[in-house]
Amino acid sequence: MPSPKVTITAPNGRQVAINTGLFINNEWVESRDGKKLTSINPATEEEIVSVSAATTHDVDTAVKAARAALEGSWAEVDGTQRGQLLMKLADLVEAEMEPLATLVTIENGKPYSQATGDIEEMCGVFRYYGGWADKTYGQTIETNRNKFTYTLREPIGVCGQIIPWNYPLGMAGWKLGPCLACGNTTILKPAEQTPLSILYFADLVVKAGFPPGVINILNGSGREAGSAIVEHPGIDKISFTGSTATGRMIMKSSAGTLKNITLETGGKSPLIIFDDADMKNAVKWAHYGIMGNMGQICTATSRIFIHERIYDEFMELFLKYTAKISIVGDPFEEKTWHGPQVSKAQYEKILGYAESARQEGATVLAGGQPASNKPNGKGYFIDPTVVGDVKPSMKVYQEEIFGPFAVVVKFTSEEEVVKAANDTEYGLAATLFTTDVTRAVRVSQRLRAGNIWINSNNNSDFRVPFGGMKQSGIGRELGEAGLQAYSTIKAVHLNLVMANP
Ligand code: TXE
Repeated sequence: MPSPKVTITAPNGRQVAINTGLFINNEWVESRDGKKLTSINPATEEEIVSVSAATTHDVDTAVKAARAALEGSWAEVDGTQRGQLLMKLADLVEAEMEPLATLVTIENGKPYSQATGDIEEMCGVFRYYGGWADKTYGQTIETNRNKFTYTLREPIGVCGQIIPWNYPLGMAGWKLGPCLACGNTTILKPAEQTPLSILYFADLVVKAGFPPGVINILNGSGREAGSAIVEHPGIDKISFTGSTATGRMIMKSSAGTLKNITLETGGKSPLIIFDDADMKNAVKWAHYGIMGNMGQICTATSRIFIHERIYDEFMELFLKYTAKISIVGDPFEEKTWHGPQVSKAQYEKILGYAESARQEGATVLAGGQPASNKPNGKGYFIDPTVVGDVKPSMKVYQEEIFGPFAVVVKFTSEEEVVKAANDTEYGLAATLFTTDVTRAVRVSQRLRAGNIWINSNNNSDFRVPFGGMKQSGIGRELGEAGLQAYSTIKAVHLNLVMANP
């Protein structure tokens, strides 16, 4: 059954029409079981709209469409044409910046001025991988004169791509760009909290000219739609970004069909400030690394280690800077820097950590409570939080909080801080501030993390590989390395000497 279109009116008065269905085979359909999920505006706690939520039957239909495209029309589209399609899609997305950013802000709560960054990221990734689409190929390998041996780089097949809510379109871009460049087809499942902007995006897929079945977008719950994707025998690869707990589950349930997997999971990333660091620079980036996007960044630098000689000076500047920059308010207002957390569950989880810090004997130096100036007295707003007197045994030191919640720790020696920074099950990112280049290189060699920043923080770039060590993930996204996650190598041995027994 075709699904209805609805018009959403944003708090800034902007009206945006989206189709509320499942996007399968370039068409809009209702979920076969009639399931829905409701999107909530985290700034107002009000329902925005209900959209179709996929279950097993819908996943099955989408897999059939994706398989037919993979073996049919999409196989006829060569690398240059795939690149052109990605470039066209980037142009269309860029032209629709305003409605897309509006939807991201309503569903996710991030300030409108930052939501546009999400869309720029998507366009950047599409253009970057559009450029790669006709530049990924195999090798000829010399063996002996009796045979000609070469490799082909082929698509892995039908991909299941499961994304989180912190960058609804940026994450979709990270997944779709390399996947399509390499000639795969996909079923993309957005997070329950952010089902809207991606529906607007889906219409642009048709406009760009992608053949039916190449990109299928299915909203739905992790438990139903997510599991159905992970377990489906017709899906060859899973790419997931989300919590480590769900990542583990995905690894287990995709084992039954031995799927190729890429996982990007949680983090508890350290940020180290040595006593020779440029102080103002360290303050600026330390704030951005944990308060940016309301702390909902997988590489958020949530543990800040400060050398004892500069501890007092840093803390005074850091707390002042945080109070000045992190302006809490209506995400559609220009001066707002700090919006609500994405959902009630996240809001309560973060406040729970503030309570646990107090109970375990840490000192809450800022925030740790619902925002005192919530616009209209509603919404999942939390004051930027800084906690001191933290011990490694405390929950707030060990666990991913995923909110505007920094724990600060004093250190005395390089040896001690490297050990402390690595004392976590995670290994996604690590940052250090120093003006001693020898120390910068030495310490970054010893930090067990997939991404290291020196004298800046969290300014990832789609041209550079991104991913985690330890329990922060498997495989890499972005950069040239991101192509490897979406292609497989076929070795061909061509015998040149016919047997003459
Ligand atoms: O994550 P989930 P949630 C961390 C962060 C946050 C916590 C919980 O600490 O507080 O995770 O957030 C889908 N099979 N991160 O509950 O469950 C789900 O529908 C298949 C870090 O939102 O990991 C969504 O699309 N899929 C992170 C996606 O997985 C399943 C970003 C992420 O949800 C599934 C987000 C299942 N069984 C949260 N269960 C980061 N690394 O950036 C859920 N999903």
